[in-house]
Amino acid sequence: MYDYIILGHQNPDVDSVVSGVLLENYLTRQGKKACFMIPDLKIDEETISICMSFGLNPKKYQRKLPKEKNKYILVDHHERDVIGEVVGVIDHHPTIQTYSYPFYLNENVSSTACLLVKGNEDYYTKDEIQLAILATMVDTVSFHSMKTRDEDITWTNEMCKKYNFDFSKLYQAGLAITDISSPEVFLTHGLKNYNIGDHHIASSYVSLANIEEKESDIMLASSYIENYIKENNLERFIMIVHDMSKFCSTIFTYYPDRVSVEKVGHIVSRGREVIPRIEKVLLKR
Ligand SMILES: [Mn+2]
Repeated sequence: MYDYIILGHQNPDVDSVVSGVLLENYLTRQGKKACFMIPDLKIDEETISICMSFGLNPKKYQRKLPKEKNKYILVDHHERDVIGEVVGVIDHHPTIQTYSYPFYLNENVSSTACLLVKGNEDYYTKDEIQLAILATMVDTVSFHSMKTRDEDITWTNEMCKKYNFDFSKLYQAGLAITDISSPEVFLTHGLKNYNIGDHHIASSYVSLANIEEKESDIMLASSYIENYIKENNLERFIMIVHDMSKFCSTIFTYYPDRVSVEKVGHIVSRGREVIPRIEKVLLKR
């Protein structure tokens, strides 16, 4: 029925949604039957509102995955159990693990959407290029994350100039402060599960202003995370708090029996710094 089904990662963020939509549009224009699907029952409210404010409705893509075998392309992640075959990966979370997918592109780029569009602008519409810049802003916390590549900043500036995009609107969208009115958000925001060898870990992150005043909120979150560790039999859970007032981060690592806290003087990148460091330790390479 489809040539390709495209998937972003579980609990998709703006980059996953935008990359999926853009790849669907691109492949459709190439004459392929491609369909981006979001199988998650719930999409993060913040992701929805950021996308909606740039004319993209992620809910349009929510649906159950077909039960028949299909060919899948993963964007913004590179591991997934599917009914059928993963035939392609386009990602920006380089790893020391190796894969044998027919097509595998995983590079140190600021966002997957940027990896798709940069240098291929002729294949995309103006609105799609703007969405790719939005995804880049959100994924790099408006260029404050360590994963930001200088050349992607240059590209963003060039595109904003060429197409007259509202740079400050895009920049503000990238700085989005997480709504923590429900303490569960510390567990669910940006929640990702990782299988590193035989090790099962998970992580989430939130972006807050004036983090000194949020200590009691973070304490409240602990019980949600401790339960999640038990229910999913995890070795550890990493909760990253970005301080958007000082542009630094705190990494809380929850183990079944203790918590460790590490302060970092910049906005850390989960995919580029935190997870690769754990990979190295767990795989002892
Ligand atoms: Mn991404």
